[in-house]
Amino acid sequence: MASKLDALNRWVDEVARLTQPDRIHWCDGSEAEYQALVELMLDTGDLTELNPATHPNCYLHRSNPSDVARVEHLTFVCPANAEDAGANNHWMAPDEAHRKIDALFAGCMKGRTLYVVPYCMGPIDSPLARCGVEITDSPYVVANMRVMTRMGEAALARIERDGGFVKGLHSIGDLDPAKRFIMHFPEELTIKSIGSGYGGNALLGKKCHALRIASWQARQEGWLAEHMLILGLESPQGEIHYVAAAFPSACGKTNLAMLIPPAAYPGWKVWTIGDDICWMQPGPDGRLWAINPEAGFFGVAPGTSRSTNPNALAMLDHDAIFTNVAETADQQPWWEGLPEGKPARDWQGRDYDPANGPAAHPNSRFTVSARQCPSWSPRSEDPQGVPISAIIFGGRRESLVPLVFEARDWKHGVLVGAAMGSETTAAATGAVGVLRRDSMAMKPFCGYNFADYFAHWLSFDRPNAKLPKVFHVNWFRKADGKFVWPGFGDNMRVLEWIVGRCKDAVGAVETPIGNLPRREDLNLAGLSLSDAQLDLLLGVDREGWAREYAGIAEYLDSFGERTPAALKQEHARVRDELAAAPAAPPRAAVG
Ligand code: SAT
Ligand code: MN
Repeated sequence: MASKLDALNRWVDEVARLTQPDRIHWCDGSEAEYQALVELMLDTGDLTELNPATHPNCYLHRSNPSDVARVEHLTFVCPANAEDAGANNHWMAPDEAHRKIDALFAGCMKGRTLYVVPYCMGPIDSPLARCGVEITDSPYVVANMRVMTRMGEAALARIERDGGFVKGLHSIGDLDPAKRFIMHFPEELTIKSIGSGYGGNALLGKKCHALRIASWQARQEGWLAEHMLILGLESPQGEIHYVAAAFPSACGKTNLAMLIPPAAYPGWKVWTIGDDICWMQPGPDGRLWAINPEAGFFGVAPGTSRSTNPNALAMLDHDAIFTNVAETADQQPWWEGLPEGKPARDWQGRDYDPANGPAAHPNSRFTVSARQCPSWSPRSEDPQGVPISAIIFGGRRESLVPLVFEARDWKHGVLVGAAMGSETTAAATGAVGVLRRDSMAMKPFCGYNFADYFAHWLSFDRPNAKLPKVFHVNWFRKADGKFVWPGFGDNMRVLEWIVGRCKDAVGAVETPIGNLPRREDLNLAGLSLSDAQLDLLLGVDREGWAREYAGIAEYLDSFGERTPAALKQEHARVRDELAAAPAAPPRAAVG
């Protein structure tokens, strides 16, 4: 088979000449094809079958122990002009990058099958969706792409109609970390990745296309490609508000997207549209309309349990791929935080021994179709997307940052997003728990200069725009080494306040960092939080924030002359307000 699109056929020929595969397989995305891939991987040992009685059609993949997370130091964004990549990216000149990585691709598919994987990010008929083709020599990648994207015939038909597509070339190479690169050529709408078979390094539709390349396209075309979950919050009256929320990798986006309201919220429901990526565009009504470009979840397993995320657990007992989790004696998947069962073999397949560290790798993952989620929203398939009422930014902050605050307007909201910081997690290789600035949770994923990105965000504030309100949350505040806020389902209380603010139906108090709920503005029924804990969660430490804003100034300056003056002015406004002694007790904000 080949396609009706010459440009695609020519590219496949060109890649085959370079990589020298034994066979070429054009993926149609069918169930039969998926089953054949699974059989093949069971034969080669790439997959093992999990307990078919408890987990039908579930498989375990163990990756190479040196290949367990995204590798940011080997990820490059390569526009012709280094300034366009910005201080937030590693840059290499495009011709040098092509030369370097093509040398590694030469002959790398000898003895292997080259899979051509057409995929669509977003509902097939959505004007907001975009397509790509990934060429890969990894059947594991093909199987994951089938779950994570609309992959196969329908995508190919759209590509032939559109005439254009993002090119992604991937090979696991020999998995040598010294010969591993993930390179992006935004001006050519091209991705080249070699040497890793893991997650965002290898499933090119996800971080490489839907964030790095898409963010570049979005800037040119006037939309936003963001690292955000999308959920719908339905009230007992049946009113649904859609919210998009940006958190760094492994900070609980999946749990929040699938939240089940606590007992204090009869009649409320959370609908899941997406857990990782959000593409949004101003509609004719001035609001931002959003789609989830993905069709599945590639979620962090450890910590997922019936108490933290019952919806996730319910979708994981059939038709799922697990990567680097542990196994019980009767071949059920297991990870830290799961109270049922105990590990017999660890993520490397060794007999479990606590001396070897956790049984499941801290970045172990599940891959599952979004439709298996009990809270999956049928609006996920709406070609127009859903209208966004609120944007939430958040990170892991043990100290200083309160439970929630509201930005006073869009410009302030962009500053709040740009200033985001978070303590690092196991989702990327490197030290865990170190505070780093991670603007809009896009530090590893923005395909261009952050200074230009901030300007792009600011540009949405134009006449007739009906922009979402912007908020910042922090579920991770600690005292005496323990989390103060219960989190998970109880985050519903914060979501309710947020939606209340969007409807002008609930109060707040104005402070220099933004508007915070007073105790009486939050539903705290059924929680046992002391006065001291509430002060911690809902208070503003002016001196601490003054220091934080000094750090933010340095950070904004690190992007040089392109940093928008409007953002610096906004920073100066908040800084000056923080420095001014509070003349009177903080004012209650109207409505
Ligand atoms: O490995 S992925 O990049 O897909 C997961 C993540 O970092 O969010
Ligand atoms: Mn992510």
